[in-house]
Amino acid sequence: NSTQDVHQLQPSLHGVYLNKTKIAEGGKKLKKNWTSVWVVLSANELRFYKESKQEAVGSLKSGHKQEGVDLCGAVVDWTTEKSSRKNVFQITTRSGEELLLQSDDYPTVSKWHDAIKKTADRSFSA
Ligand code: I3S
Repeated sequence: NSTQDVHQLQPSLHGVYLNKTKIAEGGKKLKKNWTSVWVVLSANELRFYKESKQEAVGSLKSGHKQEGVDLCGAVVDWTTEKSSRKNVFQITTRSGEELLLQSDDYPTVSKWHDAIKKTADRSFSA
């Protein structure tokens, strides 16, 4: 399946804890609420789980609450203006959702930024 394909291309990118906050939805600005989430990159989608072990549970139990964003046509870029934190990048989805993702560990966040941006760019041109 396509999830496996992505993992085979990028075996080190199975999952990671990043800090996440939504800053806008449907053109409306939201109050920030940074939380740590387990992030999984699949074919055209980024999924968020409270904890890494919920990833397995989520795939077994349908109806288990699962958050995610469609990366198709999304814009992914570093930002220094939207937060005072370091290593922050923004994802703006085609539906107008704006998210910030961050980690103090630059090598980790940089690797994820690159993979997410590549996925968004590739799914846009497909
Ligand atoms: O963009 P802002 O409003 O300066 O974001 C900060 C606030 O969301 C703040 O919450 P309170 O308004 O309840 O104090 C958060 O604690 C901060 O983390 C936000 O700023 P950073 O720079 O961390 O994204």
